[in-house]
Amino acid sequence: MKKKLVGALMCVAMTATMLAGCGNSSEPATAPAPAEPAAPAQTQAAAPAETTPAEAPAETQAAEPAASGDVVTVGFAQVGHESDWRAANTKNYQDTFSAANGYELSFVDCDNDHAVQIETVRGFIEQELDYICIAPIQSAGWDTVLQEAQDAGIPVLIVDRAVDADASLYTTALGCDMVAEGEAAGNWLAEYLNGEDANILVIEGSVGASATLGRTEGFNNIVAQNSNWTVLDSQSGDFTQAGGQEVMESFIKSYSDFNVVVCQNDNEAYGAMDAMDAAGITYGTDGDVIIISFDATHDGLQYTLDGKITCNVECNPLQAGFAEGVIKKLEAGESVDAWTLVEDEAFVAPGIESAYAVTMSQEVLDGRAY
Ligand code: GZL
Ligand code: ZN
Repeated sequence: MKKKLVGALMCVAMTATMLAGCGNSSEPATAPAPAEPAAPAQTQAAAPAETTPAEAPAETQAAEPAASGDVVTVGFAQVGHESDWRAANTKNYQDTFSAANGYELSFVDCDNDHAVQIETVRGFIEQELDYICIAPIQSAGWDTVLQEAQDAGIPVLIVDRAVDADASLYTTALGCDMVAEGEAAGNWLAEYLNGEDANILVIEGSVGASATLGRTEGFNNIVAQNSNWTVLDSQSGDFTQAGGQEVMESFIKSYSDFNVVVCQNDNEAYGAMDAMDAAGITYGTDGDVIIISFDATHDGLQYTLDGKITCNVECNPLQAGFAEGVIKKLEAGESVDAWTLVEDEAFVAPGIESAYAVTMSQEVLDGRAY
């Protein structure tokens, strides 16, 4: 495989931050993105899905082969296949880094196993691929192999989730602001409860994943602002439907006075709903329990439109266009941003007006790109 000169030419604008929001292409925004959590929906111009980032980069950047005209080899060490979100993310990478677009994609589903993911990246290094994309299963344990990739002169893109490693060890990172997502959920809940008490159960995502750590941190930031809120328990459902059901069943055995269940992704919410159905516990806008979910996948938003999930915080899985934008710049010897924020928004059930979320309608659902 031709070694990339770009490794040596690689210069990263370490300071700039690019806000790649709905509808933006992968070109850097003019102003650095705000570091603070996402502002309420009004200023995020919560437009219908046709402005979601996915369509812009993939379609507008599809046809041209890489600058050099050669096939660009890209390794992608993917988390696994634990959720609908992940399936949409995987398909987006496979559609974007296609042979027709001038790429040879080495895709590996690491099945939620950190050790497998580390060895997968080592394999990409041995194959001397041109670029390596990693969606890290967990944040910890990346320094050594990232150093190996850097020593081999292979640019690494950390995508979707974050690593707990010095930013000098990889070329760029892109994804969502998980802390902001957690805070968006909390801010909406405070607005919706309007001073009422909350006894909260949390079904967390996979242990050690930045999505889990960020959403938990962000939500707890808002819990801390509400003295009449209590988090009764918080356990990992591993971002799967089975995990969500299992944890909810155990919660139901232990707690009877909860009125809020936070599920850190839609698949866990489906499992939690199954468990509450079996126990005769009602939820949603006509029920006793408020369900907050994350991901805003198509099925998750259908449940939100149906009033079963009351609030659903988006995490846009269609991010491959931003990864491709970075690779095209590196191919052209241009500098790239150290971080690209993929913007999110939140959605709430019909009949709810909110400063922090878009009210669901059939039109919003029909306009979604995933
Ligand atoms: C979030 C992503 C999370 C999703 C889950 O960016 O890493 O992983 O929220 C998925 O559905 O398992
Ligand atoms: Zn997100």
